[in-house]
Amino acid sequence: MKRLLSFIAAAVFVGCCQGCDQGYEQVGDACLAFHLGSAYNWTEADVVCSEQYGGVLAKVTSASDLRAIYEYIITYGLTDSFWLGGSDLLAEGDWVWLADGSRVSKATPFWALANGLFGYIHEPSGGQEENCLLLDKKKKYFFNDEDCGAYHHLICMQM
Ligand SMILES: [Ca+2]
Ligand SMILES: [Ca+2]
Repeated sequence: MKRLLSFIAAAVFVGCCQGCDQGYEQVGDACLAFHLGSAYNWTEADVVCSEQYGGVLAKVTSASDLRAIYEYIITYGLTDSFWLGGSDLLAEGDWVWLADGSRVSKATPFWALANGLFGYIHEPSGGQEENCLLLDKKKKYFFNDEDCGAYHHLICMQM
C-alpha cells in the first residue's frame, strides 16, 4: 500500500511539472515555444500560435517568469524581439491578455522605461498608435507597446 501511494505521488508530481506538449519547453511556470522562423505582425502571430502550436500568444504575469524568459533568451543567444499576447486594441489604455481576458499588470517590473517630455516614464507610451505587447530587445526585454503591424517573432504558450 505504501509503495502504491508513493507511485501515485510520483505520477502526480511528474504530471504536474513536466507536462509540456511536444514543441514546448518549460520556462518558469509556463510551457512556451519561441517561434524563430519568419516574423509576423501581431494578428498573424496569434494565428501562427494557434495553428502551428495549438496555443495562444504568451501571457506573463510574474516577475519570476519574466526572469526565466530573459534567462532563456540569453542562454540560447536569441537576438530578436517577441510578440506576447497582450493588447489594448479593444479599449485604449486597457491592456488585457488574449489567453483569458485578464488585465496586464502595470506594476514593476514588467514595463520598460521610455523617454518622456519631462524625463523617464514607463511604457506603454504609444497611445492609439501602439496597441500590441512586445517583449522588446531594444528595451532589455521588458514590455513595450508596439505598432501591431510591425513584424516580430513570437512566444507561444501552451493552454
Ligand atoms: Ca495603445
Ligand atoms: Ca511603446
